[in-house]
Amino acid sequence: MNQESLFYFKSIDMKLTIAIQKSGRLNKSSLELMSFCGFNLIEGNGRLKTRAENFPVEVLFLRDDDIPGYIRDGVADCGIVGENVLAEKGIENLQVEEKLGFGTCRLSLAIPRETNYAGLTYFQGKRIATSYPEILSSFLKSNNIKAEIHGIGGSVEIAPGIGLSDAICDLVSTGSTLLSNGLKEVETILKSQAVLVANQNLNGEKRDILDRLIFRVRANRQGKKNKYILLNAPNGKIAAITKIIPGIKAPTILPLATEGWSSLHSVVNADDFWDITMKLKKEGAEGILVIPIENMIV
Ligand code: PRT
Ligand code: ZN
Repeated sequence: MNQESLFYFKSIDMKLTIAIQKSGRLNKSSLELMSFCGFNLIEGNGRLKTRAENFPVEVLFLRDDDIPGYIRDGVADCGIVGENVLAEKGIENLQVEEKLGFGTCRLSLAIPRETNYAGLTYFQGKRIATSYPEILSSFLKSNNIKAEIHGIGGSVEIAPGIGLSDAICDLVSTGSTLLSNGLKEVETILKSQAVLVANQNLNGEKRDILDRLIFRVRANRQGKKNKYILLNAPNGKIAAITKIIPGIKAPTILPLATEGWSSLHSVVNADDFWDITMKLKKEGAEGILVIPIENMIV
């Protein structure tokens, strides 16, 4: 077998193993990301493991807490997990490759709603229930607070109500769990979102596959942050409208069949497009269309 065909056979066997949450809050968004990256995942029985039929990736479905350990041990090459889990488990040998913008939450300290709170010294000598003992203990240490940490696996929010603790340290997103358990958030320890994390010591071929995956993830995230905008405007307004929608380099300007009018195409920030659309209307733009962008490579 010559070198070229040897390389071909090695390459078709080589796969990047990516670990995602089996079920829970990050599962759906992680699968959506795979789909946006263009991977056709084969439906498997029991769904412990699957692969893409059109890209060299294998997907492992795991509990989120186990993902950093599996990557560190080389069972998976990379994975999608919350920064909160990484901070709790430690990220020795792991590298955060990309923030993914979903699974956003914060790890906060909360106390009974009716309690007065004058600052961190409140926690001196108190009992705090949490599923994040490592993060909490280093936070307390760095603030010179001595408190009793009760590590519990779940339903942390009920701990003060049943007399197990005076306070809790737990993840918060909307705050409704705290509210319905008579608690109030008083300190934020960590802000978190899902990240793509990888083993630092991947071989060249796996690193190459990971870079191709990251390229797709970035193009997709970039696309989501922007919108494509099309409009018609009188030629006399082109200069003013170009200032409002400068786009990546400059807007595309095409003549319309109607004399004295042009069509302008550009890209705008997804967060700003309502304000931009109002400004465009004031400048005389008509027939404004705003279209989502699937992928964007700048
Ligand atoms: O079974 P497995 O171990 O895989 O899942 P899990 O039960 O440990 O985790 P899961 O699915 O609940 O969460 C997975 C990840 O989602 C977390 O590690 C975070 O990175 C992220 N995330 C984002 C959250 C939340 N938001 C969140 N609100 N994880 C948990 N919560 C919980 C929180 O613990 C509390 O019970 O939701 C409740 C608070 O929510 P709000 O909206 O009432 O404030
Ligand atoms: Zn978990």
